[in-house]
Amino acid sequence: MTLNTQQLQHSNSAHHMQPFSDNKELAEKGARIIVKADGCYIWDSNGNKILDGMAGLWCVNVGYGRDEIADAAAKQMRELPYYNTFFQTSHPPAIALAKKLAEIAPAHINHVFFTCTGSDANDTTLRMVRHYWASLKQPQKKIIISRKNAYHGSTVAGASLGGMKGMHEQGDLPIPNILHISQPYWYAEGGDTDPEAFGLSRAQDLETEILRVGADKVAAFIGEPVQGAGGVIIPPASYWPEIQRICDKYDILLIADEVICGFGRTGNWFGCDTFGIKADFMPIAKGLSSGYLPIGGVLLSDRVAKVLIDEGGEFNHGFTYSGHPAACAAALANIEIIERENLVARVRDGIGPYMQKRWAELGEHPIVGEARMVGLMGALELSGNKSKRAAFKAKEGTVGLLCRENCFANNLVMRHVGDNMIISPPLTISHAEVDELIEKAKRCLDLTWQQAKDAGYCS
Ligand code: PXG
Repeated sequence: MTLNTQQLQHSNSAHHMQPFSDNKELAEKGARIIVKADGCYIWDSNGNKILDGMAGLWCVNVGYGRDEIADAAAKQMRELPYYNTFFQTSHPPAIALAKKLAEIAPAHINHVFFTCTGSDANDTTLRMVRHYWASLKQPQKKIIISRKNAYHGSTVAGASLGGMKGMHEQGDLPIPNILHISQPYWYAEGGDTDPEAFGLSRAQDLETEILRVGADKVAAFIGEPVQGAGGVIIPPASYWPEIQRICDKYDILLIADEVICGFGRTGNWFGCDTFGIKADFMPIAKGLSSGYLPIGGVLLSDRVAKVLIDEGGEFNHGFTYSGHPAACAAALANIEIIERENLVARVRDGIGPYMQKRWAELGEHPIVGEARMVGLMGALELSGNKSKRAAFKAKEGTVGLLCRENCFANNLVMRHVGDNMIISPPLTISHAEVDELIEKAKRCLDLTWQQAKDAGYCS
């Protein structure tokens, strides 16, 4: 029996607790039920065809409806649906995927530890970082420095590494020995400073913090090459080279969280390639399998791998599904598609520049204070007075939410982070679909501007 929308919504709220949701409010409103997907589109249970500007949750890099990935996973499930990679065993899909990742990762990275998600990739990284320094007889080096408004996942370590206030407030986080410095968010925090000078100064906050707590106690710095969930915050060009210089100077490991930036999103295989970062650890997930099956991992530099392998002894860590055979087979098929269709180069040289040009047009809209994009991830800062980069005369997020609702009503998925609208479409998006996305976004910005003016939110 097929349930109708109302029945599905009712059953959903009766039994299903959803992530990052006010489940009481959601029950009253009824969840939107997504029933199928193809290419860059999703369909809801009322038959609406919606352009998915977020590639799911920043993950469906090759687009929906790829039989090749489904077939690879199904074939693997028939042959060997599960076996673990503990206790001195391994299997062909994990071996092949590890080799492939070493091939596409930067030259100094040749090892991977498999996980199930991006959050547990960051938990794994935290444990490895501390184990690395303990193996080198420096166990006091345990502090990890992160940034405010960073997102590194939802597990205890992931949320602690992240800098989301709302997450720290629930569950007594962060755990000890994780510190947060300010972010390189020029639009919101740069004031009248020149962006490059601002980027440099925010990077130098790392040095100040290291000197404050003592370099002998600092194990690592963690950052997303481009902050995703925080609002597609693209750091000024001065930022990452200075972070790198400081990490090198004080012998601090550099963790580049590639969960969103990896697998072509920024126009190179990894965000580290785009920003010239030489990382010791790269947590990955999402685009690794384009979300077709859950899989994550931690890519390790040769320097780190050598110590962990030669000096670390047994590492008491791992997941039942580390290197799950079907998930590895799906990830391999996904990477094959990215390679065969040249999706990385397409983002760098083709569709990326086209979408960036069209996105910049939205920056001309009276409600948009800034339009920015790198590769195929972008943001629109909505503003109550664009010449002043001013906020609205309303609680932060009020206008962003209005805009998101307008988008949904116009069959476009564009997310909001406060009053900042963000986008991250599949890397396969066509020129015509980019045009459609821009036209829909324009219409929704018009509607939102009118509503904001009528409500007296603009100045
Ligand atoms: N690191 C980064 C940089 C992420 O963006 C994670 C780690 C955690 O991955 P998992 O697979 O455990 O979710 C993420 C996830 C949002 C949103 O609202 C973003 C993420 C997850 C959920 C919501 O933008 N990113």
